Amino acid sequence: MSNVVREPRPVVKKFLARPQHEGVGAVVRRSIGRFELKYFDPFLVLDEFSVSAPAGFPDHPHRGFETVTYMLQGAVTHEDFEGHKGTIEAGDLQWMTAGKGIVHSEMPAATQGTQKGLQLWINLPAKYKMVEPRYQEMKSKDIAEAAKDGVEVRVIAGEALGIKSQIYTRTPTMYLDFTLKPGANIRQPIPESWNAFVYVLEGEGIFGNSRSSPVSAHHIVLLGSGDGLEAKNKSSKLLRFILIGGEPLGEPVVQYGPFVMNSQEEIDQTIEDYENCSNGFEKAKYWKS
Ligand code: FJE
Ligand code: FE
Repeated sequence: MSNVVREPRPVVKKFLARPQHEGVGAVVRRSIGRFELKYFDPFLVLDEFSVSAPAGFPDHPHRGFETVTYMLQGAVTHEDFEGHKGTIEAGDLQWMTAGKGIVHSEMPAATQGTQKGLQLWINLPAKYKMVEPRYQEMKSKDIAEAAKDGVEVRVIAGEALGIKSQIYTRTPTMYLDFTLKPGANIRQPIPESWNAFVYVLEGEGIFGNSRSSPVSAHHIVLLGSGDGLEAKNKSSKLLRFILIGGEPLGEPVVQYGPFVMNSQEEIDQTIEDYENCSNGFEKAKYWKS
């Protein structure tokens, strides 16, 4: 990938992710996956979640995609039907390929305080929807970071400022966490054929050309065609945002809640598999978190 951006991508759509209820007593700001933006190929859902015990996301299944959980504050404990268990703390990453089937719970690790993070659902291409489930987990200290000219980046997936992530993405994806000091700016290359967006976590940023209006926290910005992102912090406070891009699959999507397949027949089959505890859901039979 070339290191220069010749044609910055413009902002083609921008909106605020308002809070809504999900799971059991949890609140999410959903930007992708809401009715204004059902699917941004290959991305199915982006939730900025906020949970306090006893709220959470108790036992539920997934099939046909990946969930990427990146904690911002506090911690979440996950546990699945194979006995895989762990705690995702602030700055940690869990990249879960649900593939043919996972049943798990995602609950606050602490009895007090608010746990916050981002959860992204990435669709899998038809040929990988039924792969064996897999986890890639990274503690905060192991996430590659780079800093230059008032810009800090944590490389969750892909490459930035010459630093590469070790995360394997079945659907080619980049996931970068940028913090820009006042006055700082960046140009980040993005493959031309990919869909890409920015989600602002903190502060105010200018994206696309410099005449664009500032974008504040909890807004998603969809980027149009071009070879990269241009971002500036013209404010007096820190700007923190996530840049996510991925290669579109261009395949039919049929979704039924936590099951994402290519046809209605495959969804019907999935519901049957889940009800019968078969074809990837065998261990759901006697399991409870
Ligand atoms: C789910 C409703 C849900 N966003 N962000 C329906 F809430 C969920 C679900 C989550 C979720 C979990 C975490 Cl830790 C963070 C989330 C939705 O678990 F899977 C379905 N089907
Ligand atoms: Fe889940």
